[in-house]
Amino acid sequence: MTTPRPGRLTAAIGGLAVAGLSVALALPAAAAGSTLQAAASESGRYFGTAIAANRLSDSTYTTIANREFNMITAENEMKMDATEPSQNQFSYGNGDRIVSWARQNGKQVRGHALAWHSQQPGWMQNMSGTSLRNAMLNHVTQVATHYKGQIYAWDVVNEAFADGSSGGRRDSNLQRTGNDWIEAAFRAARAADPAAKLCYNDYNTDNWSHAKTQGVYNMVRDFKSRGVPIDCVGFQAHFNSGNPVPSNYDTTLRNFAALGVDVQITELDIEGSGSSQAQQYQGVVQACLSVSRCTGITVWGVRDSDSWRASGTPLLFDGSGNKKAAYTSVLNQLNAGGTTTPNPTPTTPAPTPTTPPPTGGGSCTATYSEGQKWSDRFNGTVTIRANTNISGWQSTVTVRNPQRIIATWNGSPTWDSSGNVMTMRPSGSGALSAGQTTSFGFTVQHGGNWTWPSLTCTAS
Ligand code: 9MR
Repeated sequence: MTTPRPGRLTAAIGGLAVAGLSVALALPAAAAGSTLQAAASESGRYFGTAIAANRLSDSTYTTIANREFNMITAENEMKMDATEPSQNQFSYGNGDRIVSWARQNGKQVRGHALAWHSQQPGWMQNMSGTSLRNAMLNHVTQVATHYKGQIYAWDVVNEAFADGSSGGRRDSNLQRTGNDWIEAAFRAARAADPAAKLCYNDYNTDNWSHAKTQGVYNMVRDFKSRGVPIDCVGFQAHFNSGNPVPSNYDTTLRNFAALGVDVQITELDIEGSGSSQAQQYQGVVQACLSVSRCTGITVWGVRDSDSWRASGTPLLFDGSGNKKAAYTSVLNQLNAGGTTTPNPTPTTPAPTPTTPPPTGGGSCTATYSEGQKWSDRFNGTVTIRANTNISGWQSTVTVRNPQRIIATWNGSPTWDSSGNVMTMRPSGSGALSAGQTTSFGFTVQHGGNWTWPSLTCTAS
């Protein structure tokens, strides 16, 4: 709570793939986060993981996932084969389990993936032409409608570009329905869930000089120029020795962001071990932090043993759930902060909230103070003051639609069923003597509503 953020960080990361980045910070002093989500939240970003429904009964897994991450992607459970195993018969059991675990624990969800050439159900693999196009659009509409209002961002289309030097589309049954299949999918997703950000997601698009990266860039530029509804680009970021973190990663992210889309690192894993793996992870985090529209990072699993390529030990926790060197380097880099580029300026200046600072009653008082503001979200801090000696406290924070609390730090939150009322309790002992204070913080995605949250404080 008291560790000041360094006023200036000069990248001294010799041998790092993203060497040469010099990051000058102009951020206010803030607490160092002790978890990935808390550290990422300090700059308004999220830190996520892929979750597999069949591991939700493993308490080592859920304990780490709940503590460290605040954005959840279903690793396989929302894919086309999982959600529509027979045509027009939808199956949401495992996807719903992941969403409800995420929401119970105050986390947001990335939806993955609505349309993809791979992991299609058998019935779809055999289709072509107009019937396939219509079946794909129906799938996008049905699944996005089922999860309407619960998804931060959808990977609307996944992996539609070819590897290699062509820079063009990948051949697939969907591509053969016509080059406009991607924009048709985005339009259907927007109609079904207007609140979700809509992303194009792919791999091997990290290196700015690769033809595939350029192909995706040109498509996004074209979509923006023609008003096709696209809000974000996902970079899967599956790295290994044959496909290392490129030295121009920050350039790639910055150039895409300059098209007017958010960028997100969506499936990060880096094969390897020890300090070499740790340095590559640090480089990816640093690249994201250097781009204001890089809104968050998701790793593709919790422990090495949970990974789709477990033998490459590509994640941040070992098979026993211990933090690896890569974890520490990611946490430290998140705490070092970043963002040299200014945050996007809102088209209209952010109005100053007019609601007076609310206070609670009892023998403790909760007071709100404003933190950083961005075009789409703001940070707030609640200071709890003990009016008498107290042995514990809890504080409710109520936000107003369409506001959503998307991250918290320095406390243990629970949520009511509406998602609007968060009850925050101290992570450790809540004992305070008369006159003593403590504080917790959160990020609100405001959706245009800048009203301050209302607060209560109850002492015990
Ligand atoms: O991690 C996923 C693994 O469990 C599945 O067997 C595999 C099937 O295609 O998909 C993996 O996740 C992929 C993701 O959906 C898209 N990008 C590549 C990921 C790794 O293959």
